[in-house]
Amino acid sequence: MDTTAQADFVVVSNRLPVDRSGDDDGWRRSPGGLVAALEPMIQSTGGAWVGWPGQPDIEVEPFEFDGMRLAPVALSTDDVELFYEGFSNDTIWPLYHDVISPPAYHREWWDAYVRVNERFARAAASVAAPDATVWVHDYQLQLVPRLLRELRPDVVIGYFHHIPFPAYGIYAQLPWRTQVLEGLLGADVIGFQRVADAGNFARAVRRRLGFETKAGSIRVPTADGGVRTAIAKAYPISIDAAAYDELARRPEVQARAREIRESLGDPKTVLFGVDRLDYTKGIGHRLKAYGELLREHRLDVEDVTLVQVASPSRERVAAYMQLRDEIELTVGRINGDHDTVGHTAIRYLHHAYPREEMVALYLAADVMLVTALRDGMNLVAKEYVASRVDGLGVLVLSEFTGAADELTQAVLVNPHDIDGLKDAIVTAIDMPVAEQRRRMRALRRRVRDHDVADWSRSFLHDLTAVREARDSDGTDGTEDAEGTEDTRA
Ligand code: GDG
Repeated sequence: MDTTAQADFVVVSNRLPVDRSGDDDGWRRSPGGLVAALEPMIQSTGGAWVGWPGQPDIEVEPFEFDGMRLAPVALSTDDVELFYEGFSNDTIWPLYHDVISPPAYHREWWDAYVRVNERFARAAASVAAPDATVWVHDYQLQLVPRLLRELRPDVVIGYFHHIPFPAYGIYAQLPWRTQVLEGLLGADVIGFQRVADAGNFARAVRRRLGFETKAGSIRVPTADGGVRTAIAKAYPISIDAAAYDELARRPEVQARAREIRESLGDPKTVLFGVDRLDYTKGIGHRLKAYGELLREHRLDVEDVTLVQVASPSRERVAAYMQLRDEIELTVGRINGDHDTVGHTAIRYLHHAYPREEMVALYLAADVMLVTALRDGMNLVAKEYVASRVDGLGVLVLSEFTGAADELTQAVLVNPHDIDGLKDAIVTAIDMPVAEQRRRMRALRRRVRDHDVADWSRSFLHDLTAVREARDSDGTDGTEDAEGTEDTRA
């Protein structure tokens, strides 16, 4: 494979879909549905993936991995600190998750964000063939669509936003709110997790830029006095449901699930939570509700155990260090108050596990607790459902996840309402088997019918439609401003 040739299909994301494996200096595929969903398309079109290889201060030449061309973008230690840990994870992440944690605004972080976005845009521009399709991912790269359009007006550009887009009253805090909107509007199709996110974005565009929007179409004035249409729409992401189903049917995974229950002392009920250790996930609210249920003797450690996997995340960002201390203090207190020699209230695991082990844990869990305070989608909820090949188990799901729009047969909760959350946990524990089956059947159908392949197909279908419309009118997709009707919503 010629790793320097140009590609008709290009994915751009902060991270390349590979990690440097520990010992042998080789590359290992990163786990995750995004890679699984996009890989076939990249392989079949001879496409390329542009992203950071994950280690600062190294220059890596383009290389081939499993039939994909990978084009590394280098980040220095400073870039990682200012662009990634700073602006991406300490400004945009908390702001877009409804300021659960206060966002920090620093002009030098913004400068680094611009600089690194320019680097990604240049890398994408140089790898894209004439008239290529480029799909940009997520909040670290919101300026890339516009920068890329300036460099390469011939390419069709999609952007997918994996996290929420906040209401205007919150978004408006961002000192660079205009530039970020203009950056995103460089894309032809701007995808969001929920209808509400797409609506928030369109409202921000109307309020800030005064552009006309109607039913997800935004009329964007162009530099030459014309106008072009950008689409802002919901494409709820999903998982490779068949892969979870297949893993969950493996005898060794089912045996491991039984072993997990035994090693917990065979409690009547296993509750389970698995999250990146992030303040958006509502782990503290979950622990508070559970602790109160134990204190009030509505639950008993002889009967119930909570397994909480908190996988390490963003460990150099101060808010995450503080969160870890808070969670671990709470876990220690609850266990100290309620453990017996033979039984533990919470089995807390600050590790990441292989996917097989995750599926075994999903199978071992009678009740899955997803209590995020705000979450773009929450794939864990979908993975739990896809793994329950036995048709049993109860999903307790926060209303503030994107997944709640689809998984309406879950026990939906407002995690801020601790009494309501406690009642929901007890309802889930006591749910009759027939009702579990009825709900799980509907949940499984939804996740199976809308898997990650379906998600990428529908996004790429809309991008292809943009390409065809451009080809058929023989223009670059813009039209004269005078010929347009007023569609201000
Ligand atoms: C962002 C948005 C949106 C976690 N611990 C382990 C492990 N995981 C896996 C889960 C799941 C993934 O990580 C987490 O995905 P989520 O969707 O739950 O959350 P974020 O990481 O915040 O993802 C989110 C998503 O992007 C996609 O658009 O849904 O809203 O915030 O797949 O299983 N996997 C393994 N071991 C672990 O210990 N193997």
